[in-house]
Amino acid sequence: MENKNRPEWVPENADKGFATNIMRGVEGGHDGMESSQPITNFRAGARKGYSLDEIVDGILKNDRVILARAITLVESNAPKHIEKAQQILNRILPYTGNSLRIGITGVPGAGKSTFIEALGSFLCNKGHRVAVLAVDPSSSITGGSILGDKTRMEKLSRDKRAFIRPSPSGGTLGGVNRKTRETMLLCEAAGYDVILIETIGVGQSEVVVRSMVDLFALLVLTGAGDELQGMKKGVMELADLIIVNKADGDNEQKAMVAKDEYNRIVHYLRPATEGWQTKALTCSAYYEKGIDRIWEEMQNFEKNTKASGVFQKRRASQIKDWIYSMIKDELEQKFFNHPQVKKVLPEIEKEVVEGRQPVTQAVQYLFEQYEKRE
Ligand SMILES: Nc1nc2c(ncn2[C@@H]2O[C@H](COP(=O)(O)OP(=O)(O)O)[C@@H](O)[C@H]2O)c(=O)[nH]1
Ligand SMILES: [Mg+2]
Repeated sequence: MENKNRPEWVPENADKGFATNIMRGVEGGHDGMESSQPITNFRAGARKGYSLDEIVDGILKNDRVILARAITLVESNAPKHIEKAQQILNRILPYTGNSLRIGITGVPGAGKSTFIEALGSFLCNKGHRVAVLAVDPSSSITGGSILGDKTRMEKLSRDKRAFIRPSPSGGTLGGVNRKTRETMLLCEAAGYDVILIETIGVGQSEVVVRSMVDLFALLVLTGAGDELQGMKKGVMELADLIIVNKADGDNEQKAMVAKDEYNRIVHYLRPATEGWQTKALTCSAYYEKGIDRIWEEMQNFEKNTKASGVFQKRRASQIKDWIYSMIKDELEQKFFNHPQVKKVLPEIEKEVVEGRQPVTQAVQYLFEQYEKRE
């Protein structure tokens, strides 16, 4: 049943062929969403169909039900929904971009969800509107998100000024990437001015999140002595802020020491953002201590990078990179889903592995198959 030659991370039903269905433009005012085709991601129960205008207006008025529904369309892999979602995005694009996009990473248990709850509530109380999203590539395996869990964000999830969306499940990292970025745009159009994106600091997900946010924060813990060396230098080089969490009780002193140590070593690392010296701070997400200081630093970051133009430059290059990474993802999907490629790949692989054919020749042959008409 499985095609063994497909890389592990490309699921069989991965986002297929959406490019053929997008960008046909907005066709009139009515979108026919009430058609008989079921919208698979929706929970059971009767659903009213909304016109494109109603959805766009609803988003701009921050109607949370409509916003959630638009996100569901964005998260769907069905070509029909993708087309619909693109029509919505097309219309709301002028209202996007006006937020501070913040990524938060760290090992499981570091306190990311608790921190987001604390920072999110703090910001809501200051009059901000906060959207919380999650990137969790493992959710395609577990079938559900382990991030952005509302149980850790009980207070925030009850706050009308906050909007929490667990990570989309299923699909490739490329698919999750698209869905999260597009969800972020919808939230911005709905008036959320701070976007918090939680992700686990393993694998590639933190690189993906770094590529879609303005500011990237790494949550760490004290304790393990080898943490500093063992700490993937790569992740630290993505971070604009390093937050030593759980600085409370017996741990407070150790957290201060760790913070100083981090502040010492960040000088030896490549800075994540041009013109910004990565800083380490402590906090207790649980007891909501140090959150104000962290927000102050986040605002400093925004001010500095906007003044220097680095902020705008990064946004521009991020969106450009998005185009190319999407093209690559799409080509890859198309290649591995091509019937002729699928047919010959197992044999070709075998020949190469057994030394009966050189790699370059084999790949050239596969591309000849791919370029044949389906
Ligand atoms: N003492 C203390 N515990 C915390 C703090 N932040 C989080 N925790 C606890 O650490 C555990 C993991 O937190 P969680 O937010 O789910 O971590 P995540 O996996 O990084 O999202 C939970 O039991 C939290 O209550 C903190 O600042 N101090
Ligand atoms: Mg969490």
